Amino acid sequence: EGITSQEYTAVKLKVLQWPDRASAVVQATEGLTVYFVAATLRPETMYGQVCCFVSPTAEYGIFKVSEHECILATCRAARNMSFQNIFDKWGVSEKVASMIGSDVIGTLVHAPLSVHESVRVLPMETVSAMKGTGVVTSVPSDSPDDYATLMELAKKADHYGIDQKWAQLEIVPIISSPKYGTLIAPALVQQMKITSPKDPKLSEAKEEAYKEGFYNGTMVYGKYAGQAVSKARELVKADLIDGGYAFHYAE
Ligand code: A2H
Repeated sequence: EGITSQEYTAVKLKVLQWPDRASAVVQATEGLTVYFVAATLRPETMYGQVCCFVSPTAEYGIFKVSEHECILATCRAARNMSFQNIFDKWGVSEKVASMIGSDVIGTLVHAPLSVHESVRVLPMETVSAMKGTGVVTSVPSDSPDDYATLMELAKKADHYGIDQKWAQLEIVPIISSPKYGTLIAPALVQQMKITSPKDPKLSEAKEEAYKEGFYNGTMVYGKYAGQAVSKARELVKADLIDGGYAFHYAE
């Protein structure tokens, strides 16, 4: 890591309905609005969210940000946030509940700006608890990791203990590129014959998708349709922040 820092957009996905298995969380957060907070480097893709990933084995907490609002993230992220004026008191994060990712699989959340207003929280084994917030919002049109994981979840829904429909929301084109057309990530995953979320070729696919999207991509959905991705990124980020749907988070 060295001295470099990563600037994320922390996107708030409001909980609409907890799954039955999260009864302890429901009790601990009675009367409070809870948001899953996903760290992203690609705010311009938020129109294409189809689900929200957590690591099934990582530990998460729910932390108070104000009298009636809480956020769900890893304790590590909450600690970092406490030094970025995200909580009331500097250096302090007030935890109201603890859980592991698998406790909250199936939660229905609101995905800001997405064509799919409400999406499910699903498991992603490759999510690291040591990066971002440990919560990753899923945009399969533009993220090869997200697409590969979603294919796996739909194929083995029973094994993952999820409803197959939760992993089969329509993948809508958000960005177009001369090289890969409107669905950059699915095109790359197919072309590179990636069949598993643990395929080592995913790191190359991820880099290519990122570069192609940023340097050669044009928005084909939303308010900035027709504009370059490199321009739209900051505009969508500002829209999310102005709407109260996101905040800056760095580490
Ligand atoms: B990105 P960096 Cl469309 N573990 O958001 C694994 N991956 C994580 C993570 C974690 N703890 N926290 C964040 N991420 C993902 C959108 C997206 C992203 C698209 C395309 C590429 C892409 C939708 N998912 O990232 O290693 C998040 O997914 C590829 C670089 O911390 C976040 O942005 O620099 C990105 O990885 C952060 O990666």
